[in-house]
Amino acid sequence: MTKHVWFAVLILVFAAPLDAQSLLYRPPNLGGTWVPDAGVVQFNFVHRFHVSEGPVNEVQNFPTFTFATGVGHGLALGWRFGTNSIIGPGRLDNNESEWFVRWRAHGVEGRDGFGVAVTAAYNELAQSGDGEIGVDYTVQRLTLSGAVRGMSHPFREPDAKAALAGGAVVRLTNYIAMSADIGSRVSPTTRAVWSAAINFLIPGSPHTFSLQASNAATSTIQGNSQGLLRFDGSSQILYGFEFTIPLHLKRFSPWFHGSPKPVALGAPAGAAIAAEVDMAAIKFAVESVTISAGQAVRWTNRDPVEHTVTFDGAAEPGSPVIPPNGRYVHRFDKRGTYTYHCTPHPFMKGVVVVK
Ligand SMILES: [Cu+2]
Repeated sequence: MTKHVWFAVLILVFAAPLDAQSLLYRPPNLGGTWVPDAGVVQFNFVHRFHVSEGPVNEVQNFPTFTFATGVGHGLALGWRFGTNSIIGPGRLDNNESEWFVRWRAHGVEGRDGFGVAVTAAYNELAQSGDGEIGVDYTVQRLTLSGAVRGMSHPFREPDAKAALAGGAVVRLTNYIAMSADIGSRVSPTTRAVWSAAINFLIPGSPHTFSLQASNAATSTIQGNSQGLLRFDGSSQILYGFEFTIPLHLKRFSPWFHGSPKPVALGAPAGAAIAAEVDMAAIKFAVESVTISAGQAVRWTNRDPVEHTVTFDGAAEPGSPVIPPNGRYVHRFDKRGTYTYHCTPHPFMKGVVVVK
């Protein structure tokens, strides 16, 4: 459960518009052609599960985490980690780890036209050098995707083999899409792997969320190339979700560089500053200040989060977003009582009385 708690924290902390890999442009079992921009870490979390039939309704979990970071020049470095892999001797009892380098050779995922990406990977569990050429074609609300894969030791077998996969995404609106894909190893073919999903862009955020059915256990090149079988040889369907979280590394710079640089906002120099108000611990440290007409108040943000000074009823123009270590100066020319608040934190309230 702790996993879900910190996951929820991540969602709250990073819910801001960022460029991101989108599940509205990629079917679940295809890697897609997307490469993060330099300085962006993409975190995808696939969680599929199977509930065994009674009398014991045991839940078996099939999570795959993906971390990928852009390094510029259309290159990404990534790592996937899945449990309950179908690779290896103790089937469904192995952790699978795949390292990969992806190069976006052409196009941009999510834009009309062709996108092509080449991925080279090493699957530690299979001890296999794997590769994929991914292609997608987007025209308005439709994206078609395909992949050709090669594996030097597929599922620990001695001989190299290939796999093919294809899929499609249809965007019903800007926020909702349906997707499906199918894939298989070739010569000889093995149990086909498939998925079907409904995908959502969470409004006002860079996050996409997908509800999926699939018979793929892990989201690696190998895991996406062969379907899961029950021990009696019948197909086993997993249900679950995928969630995408892009993280801009520059957001973390205060961890490494101490306080951010001071930023001065508001009235030009010259206004006599008659009162100072700190914004600290998500509060205006002084709730009420009194000044004379023609004088100014200076607010200083001492919190690690952004605040605003926003006047109720728009009695005065108010501040832009004040970043951490930012200062905002506003001069009051007319007498009156000016109540204000912070837009991101409406419970932060203060008053300026101008006599
Ligand atoms: Cu605030």
